[in-house]
Parts: sequence; C-alpha cells; structure tokens
Amino acid sequence: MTKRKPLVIVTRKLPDVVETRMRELFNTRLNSDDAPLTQAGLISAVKEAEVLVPTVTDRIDKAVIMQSGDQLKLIANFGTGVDNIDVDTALARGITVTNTPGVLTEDTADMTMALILAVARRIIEGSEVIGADNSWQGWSPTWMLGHRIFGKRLGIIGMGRIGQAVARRAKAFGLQIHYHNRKPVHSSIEEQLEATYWESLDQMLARVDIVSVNCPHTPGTYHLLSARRLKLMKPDAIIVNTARGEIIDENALARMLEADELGGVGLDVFEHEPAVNPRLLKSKKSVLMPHMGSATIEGRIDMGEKVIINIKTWVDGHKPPDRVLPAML
Ligand code: 8YV
Repeated sequence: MTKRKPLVIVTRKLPDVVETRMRELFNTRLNSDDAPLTQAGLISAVKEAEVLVPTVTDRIDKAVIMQSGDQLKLIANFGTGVDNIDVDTALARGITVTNTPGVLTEDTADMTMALILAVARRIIEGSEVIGADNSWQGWSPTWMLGHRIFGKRLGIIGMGRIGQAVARRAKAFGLQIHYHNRKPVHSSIEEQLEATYWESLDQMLARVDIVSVNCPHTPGTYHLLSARRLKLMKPDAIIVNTARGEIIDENALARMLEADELGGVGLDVFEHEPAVNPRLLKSKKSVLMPHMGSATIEGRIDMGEKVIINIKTWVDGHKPPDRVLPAML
C-alpha cells in the first residue's frame, strides 16, 4: 500500500538537494523564485498545508495561525530560532512545531569569531583601503592600529550549544571565558573551558572587554542589553551579536557608538531586519553583516535534512525529534 503524501508548503527556496528529496517524499509545493510571502500569502498557505516549512523571514503570528485550517498539523521551521512563530498559539491548536538545532552551531560560532576579529583588528577598514583601486600610501608604525584580543575577557551571554562553540574557539585565541546563563553549565564543561559563571549579567558586563550575544530571543531576552545595561560596559568594549537583533536595544547601541562610549560592534542580526539603523551604518566602529551566521552550503543542506527528518517522522506516526516545547521558550 502506498502511503498518502501530505501537502508540504515551503516558503523560501532551499538548496536543490533538499528540494529534490522533499519532492520525492512529500507532495511538496516549493517557492522557486524565493520571494518572501506576504502575511496574506502565509494565511493562504496555512489554510491548505498539512505541513508548513517557514524561515526566519516569515512572521507566523497569532493572526496567521488562527486562520489555519484543521489540516495544518506541523510547522517545521527551517532554522533554530523560533521567535518568528507564535509557538504557544500553535501548540494550543494542536499544531506541532519543530526547528533545526545543532547543525548551525559551528558555522555561527565561526561567524562570531570572525566578527570579534574584524572589529578588534579593523579587518574591513583595512581591506577597504586597498579596495578596487588601492589607495594605500604605505606601511606606518602608528596607522590602522586595532586591539589585541589575546588575554582579554570575553563575556558570553547564553551558554548553550553556540555559546560553548564560541568559548572553545575563543579559548584557543587566548581569551578568558566568562559567561552569563540562566544556570551554570555542567562543571566538567566549565573546567574544560576554564569558564567563569556570572549569575549577575550587570556585574559581568562591567568587567569584560568583549561581549558575545548567543542566547535565543524570547520575551525574557528582549532588550536584555538595554540602554541601562549597555552603559555598564567599559568604554572601549566590543559587542558582537550573531543571535537576534531584538536582544539589544539597537537605538541605545547606536547612540553610544556615536558618543564614542563603546569600542565597536560586530552585528550579524538587527532589530528590524532587513532594515538597518542608519546610525549604525554611519559608524566607523561597526562591522555589519546581513544575517549570514549559518550561511554555508553544508549548514543549509543539514538544516534541510533536519526539516525532512522532522516531517518524515511525523508522517510515519512518530514524534518528530526536534519538537519545540513550552519549557524551551
Ligand atoms: C537561519 C538563524 O539562517 O537558525 C536560526 O535561528 O538565525 C539563521 O542562522 C534562519 O533562522 C533560517 O530561518
């Protein structure tokens, strides 16, 4: 007996191998021109789909979920962060939500280190001096000086998979690892990373030279780096964010950069993506990236594979492995 194939609607273009496999397994509707769906487009999708595969660019809010048909049973997010989905409303309607944890850990940690180095060592500014028409006037002992990272203190906010992957890399670069988390990590991990736990984020912020944001965006972490907290930091401190823009009060951050109250920032994510605060754009001390933390072909294929496994397990009548549970939010 051949199994019925559920209608799976995918909101964005995914790597070819992922799309090919999805087509083999499911009745898959793809978005080959990759144009993001409007809210109205998302509503029509949830009226029809049994499984919706959204990404960070889709706002699956209460209004969307409340208009879904009874056939919608699974939202299999292509991405780890689920702040684009009203998970509580979905769960209350009996819709399972899954994500893709683990497979973008190393790539995101690499991007974090890249931003730390880019800001501290002025990599982008230096590269722009040569640029297409080489305006370099020659070497000078006092020109283009950045800051050494070896021996400095790194404060990681959020010591989950990505935070720990950042810590492993940072330790190899000679940084001292400090972290703030809801609770301390296992003592064996702390020992291995020689990491110091700070229950008080305020106290950690005042003492570190570099801050890396690696926690999820939840109601509890919205503007965790508020104007007040940003002011606690050393005036030459660097902040790097590869998590979600909403965790930092972006206006307050821009104001402090303008006032020369921070050493620099490296941002891969923004509060109102894809819009970027014009004041951040103007700052010479900012390195800005268009949400590329997990942008490797390997990572995106692995994410697709996770989405497929979650859907396939559900089709086969089992609990998908990467279910998002209320305790995680
Ligand atoms: C993804 C991310 O590219 O997985 C996440 O949470 O932030 C990104 O790296 C994006 O979310 C895909 O939906």
